[in-house]
Amino acid sequence: MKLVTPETWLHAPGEALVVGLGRSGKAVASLLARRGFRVTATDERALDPSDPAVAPLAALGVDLVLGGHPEALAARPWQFVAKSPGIPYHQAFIAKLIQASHVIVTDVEIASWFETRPIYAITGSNGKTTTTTLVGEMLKASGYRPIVAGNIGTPVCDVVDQPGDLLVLEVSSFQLDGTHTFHPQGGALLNFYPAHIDYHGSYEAYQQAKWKLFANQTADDVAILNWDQALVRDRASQLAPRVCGFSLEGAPFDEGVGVIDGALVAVRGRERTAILPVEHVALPGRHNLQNAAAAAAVALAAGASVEAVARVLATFQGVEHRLEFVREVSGVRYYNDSKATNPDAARQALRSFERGIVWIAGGLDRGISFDPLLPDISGRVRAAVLLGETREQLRDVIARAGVPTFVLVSSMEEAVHEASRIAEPGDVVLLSPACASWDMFPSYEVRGSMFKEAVHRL
Ligand code: UMA
Repeated sequence: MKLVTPETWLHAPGEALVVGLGRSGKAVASLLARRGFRVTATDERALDPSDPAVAPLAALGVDLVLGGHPEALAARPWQFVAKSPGIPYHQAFIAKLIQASHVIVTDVEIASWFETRPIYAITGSNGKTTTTTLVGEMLKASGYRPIVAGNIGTPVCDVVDQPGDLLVLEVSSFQLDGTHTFHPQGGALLNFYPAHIDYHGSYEAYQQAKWKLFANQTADDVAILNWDQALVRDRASQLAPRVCGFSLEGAPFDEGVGVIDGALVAVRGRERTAILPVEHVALPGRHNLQNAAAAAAVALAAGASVEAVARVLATFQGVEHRLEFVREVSGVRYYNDSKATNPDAARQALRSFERGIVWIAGGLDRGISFDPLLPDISGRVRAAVLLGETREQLRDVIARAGVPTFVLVSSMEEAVHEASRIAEPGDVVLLSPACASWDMFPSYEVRGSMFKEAVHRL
């Protein structure tokens, strides 16, 4: 359903329903209640209203419906429904709300109703968090006060009242799917790889959700696009905003950041300004060079200086759980890449090292094939330590890739212990699971932290 005039609701706040009280849902309910909406919030968890997780909402006058989503709620005349990004549209209660013709929005849409500051939003299948963090650092180093939020962890509705000059948001396909009037001044699309198909229904629908980033942009705005992926580049001419590119293969665009003669270079018409030599970029791996180019393009478009961009790229060591260097023990370097929750993300990590990888992998079984990783495993991976639901499938792939050594384990402690036993000086122990964490851990963050703790105990 098309949402036309949220302004009228802001002048006459009515009744809103919030579905899901995770991090984003709580922030939405709180913001709406503080802005005068009469909010009902429902979560399937049977929490007590006095539970510290929801008590502050009750104190704001939010009507809490916990332990399920009663069908009768779908029949009430809500002004709009705010759905938590992680709840799919085919979930039974959401399907009922759609049937009842309710307008369904996500937190990014709602925050944008109240925001007057410029918004730079970054999406893509991989690299969102690193790129978003880099953009924030580059703008800070240029003297701005950016607010970094969104899918990265700080709910966007929590920062609406926070002081700052502009918003740098990581946005997911789940969030974008629930946008209607969201209008960022800058939007960056990093790449497409099959992900979240179970949620969106198809790879095409997933891409469609991400393209919504540019839907309300005009010629006064900017779209920053991956020029090395035809799927992204080919659509540039159909977009209303000014287009900037980023590329590791030259700079075949009028504006953007590309790699020319071994250096990252900012391009604007005929003007070319060297940012820094590629080998001075502190983050390891080709995929990180792409993130660096993307971040530089976004930050420069938002007003950062070339000097600040260069300084950040030369010093920024990485984001927690994304190819994060943990420690060197007896000549072996340990890296935590727990955020690699799909095979493509793991591929990026594997490609960051030429050889001598002791690979810790495996996790939740989503029925995805690991065969595409075969060429990246051969020659690079020396041994594998496998855990989780997918460990048998991965053992098969490892054997077919010609890796002679593998061990099946059942805990992270054991995995690190076995990896340290196998690894030789000069090797890299890499946790890059290629799978979500939920078979053994509450989140990829917990999985990564347990890995790091085990490494520190060595
Ligand atoms: N719930 C119901 N009914 C249901 C299903 C769930 O009430 O049928 C409730 C759950 O009990 C829970 C809440 O809904 O209380 C969960 O909501 P959620 O899954 O949307 O999670 P949040 O805690 O709100 O976190 C979300 C993002 N999570 C997802 O999109 C899955 C976080 O991104 C984000 O950091 C946070 O908002 C703040 O903006 C995480 C993520 O995994 C990192 N994102 C995906 C990704 O990066 O691949 C998209």
